[in-house]
Amino acid sequence: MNRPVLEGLRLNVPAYVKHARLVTWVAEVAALTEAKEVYWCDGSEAEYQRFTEQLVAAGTLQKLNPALRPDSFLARSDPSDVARVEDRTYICSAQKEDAGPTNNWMAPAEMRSLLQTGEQALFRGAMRGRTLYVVPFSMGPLGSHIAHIGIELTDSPYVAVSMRVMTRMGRKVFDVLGEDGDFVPCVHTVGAPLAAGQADVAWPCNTTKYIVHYPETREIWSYGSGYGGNALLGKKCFALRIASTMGRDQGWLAEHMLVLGVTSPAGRKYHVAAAFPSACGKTNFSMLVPPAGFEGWQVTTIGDDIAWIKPHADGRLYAINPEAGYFGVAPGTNYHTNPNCMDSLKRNVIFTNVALTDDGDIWWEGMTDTPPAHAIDWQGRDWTPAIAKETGAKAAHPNARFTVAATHNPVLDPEWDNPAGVPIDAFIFGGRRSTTVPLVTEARDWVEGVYMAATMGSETTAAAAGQQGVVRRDPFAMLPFAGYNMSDYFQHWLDLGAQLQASGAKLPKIYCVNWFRKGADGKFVWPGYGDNMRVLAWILGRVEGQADGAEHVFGTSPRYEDLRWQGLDFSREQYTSVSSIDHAAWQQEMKLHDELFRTLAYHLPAELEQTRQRIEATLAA
Ligand code: SAT
Ligand code: MN
Repeated sequence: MNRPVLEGLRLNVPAYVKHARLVTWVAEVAALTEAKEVYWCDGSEAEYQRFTEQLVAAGTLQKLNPALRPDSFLARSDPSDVARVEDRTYICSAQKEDAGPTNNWMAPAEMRSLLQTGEQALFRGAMRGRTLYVVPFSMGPLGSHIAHIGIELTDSPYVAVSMRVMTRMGRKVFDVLGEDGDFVPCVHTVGAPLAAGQADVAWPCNTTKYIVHYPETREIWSYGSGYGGNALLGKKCFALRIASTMGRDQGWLAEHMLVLGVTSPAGRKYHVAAAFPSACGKTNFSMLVPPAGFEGWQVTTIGDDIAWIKPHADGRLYAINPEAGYFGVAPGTNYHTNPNCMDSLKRNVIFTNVALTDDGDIWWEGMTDTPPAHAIDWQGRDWTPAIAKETGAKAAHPNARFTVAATHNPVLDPEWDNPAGVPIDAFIFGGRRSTTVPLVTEARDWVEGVYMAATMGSETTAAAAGQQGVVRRDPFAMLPFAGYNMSDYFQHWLDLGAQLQASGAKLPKIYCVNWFRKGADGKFVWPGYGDNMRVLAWILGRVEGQADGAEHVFGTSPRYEDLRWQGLDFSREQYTSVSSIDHAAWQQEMKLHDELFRTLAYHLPAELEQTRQRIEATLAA
């Protein structure tokens, strides 16, 4: 194979890389970005050690006290680079209608000119003075028929080490790729070229940011951010935005869902996939510890954020977790809310934007009842409870994260790495709503379930830059992640359901939940966390045809006596306040559904508008 040498830059292609098209692409990107050198990641432990040492020397990572938090690091990002930037995220499909009204769009040629081909193109010279890391990764078990391969070219070693935790990363990927295998090309730069002799900063990034997807050519180009979903391109960019378009074309689903296993005391195993917006407790739910009264039940984790779901020859839907690690929200995580997560974080973790304690460990709001007397906050400043009280300063950023391998999870499902996936028994959709939406509702059929998911609303969180706590419609928890027109995406769900039903398959039941209703005192009424098992048990009872409920205007919900209350003191009145359906509030809610459907009118499936009209008529009656 021809091994190109650019002027003064050797590509250093390892002998085991046999893929000419890939090598040519690396050469092109190296030339465009004027990277100082090219390094091909092999994914080995030794390489990880080298990278983390290098990141410590550069000041990007700080090693935590090995006696308290072995093999773990703290990163502090630039204060301007702390979350996904939805307003800088683009779907550059050939036709604007294919991106739809919920995505930012720019014509591909125009975007390419801005990023790659124009005289002032942002990627030109963007990696000057930096190493270009070639990061080969598989989303899903290597070689699984459900898995897909990506190659990320990045000038951030923090991204390279994070990708090793979050994906199956390393040279084995090239064996799967062979000489001509398909891969999704992902190009990432922090957008901070270094002039000769210029000193680097701990967290290089750029105030200009572009997170760009070309669905037709299945490419990702990300500029200016080093953080999370903006930079770890296997996650939201590939596994959701690009994969959702692949799924539309190939008849499968890429969803913003955790996947969990539940084993009953009788030994029957179920699998549930659940969609919630970012920072609404997906990781907690996926690692749930059954409460008192549920002895003999066990919950195990297949995935905590993303599911790829494909129809199987037996007519059922099978899910895999395309990821291999968790990039979870730290604040609020503790031994009450998620003990299994806390146990996952004992060693070998990269923490980003949490606080540093005086003994070299980490802390975040809600981690312990008593805060440390002193800490260094996520911006490197002194922090004390008194300062917090006076100024409201947070020790950890509200979107502070941990990055840890799935294999650290004590309740990891034995099937989590099964290339065939696990069969799904039920889908759950949940938003964060302090009012209106009841604790749990079962859809009467697939169409009604798709309607529920499509009209979901949620109060916004710190996972995305921008205002927090305002209700926005977040269909399927995919608003920032659907890589194509949202109405076409609804249609794809309807089509898949119809196709499975026509083949005689029993479709998974669909549920809508809300753990977040608040009382008059402004506090959450439902205890949540482990007690969500009570809802999960009712759902599985329904799947078995054994649990009762009462039908209402938009589905079936349990009455007080239909849930199991052993081990929890929760009154009928409290239950009413999390499950009541206020007709006036619902009439308001339906107006918002109507507004959403007007926005999505192009290609909106007729069944959904019919469902809306039916519910509205019932409410008015
Ligand atoms: O930064 S991420 O997009 O990976 C986290 C999230 O929003 O869920
Ligand atoms: Mn997520």
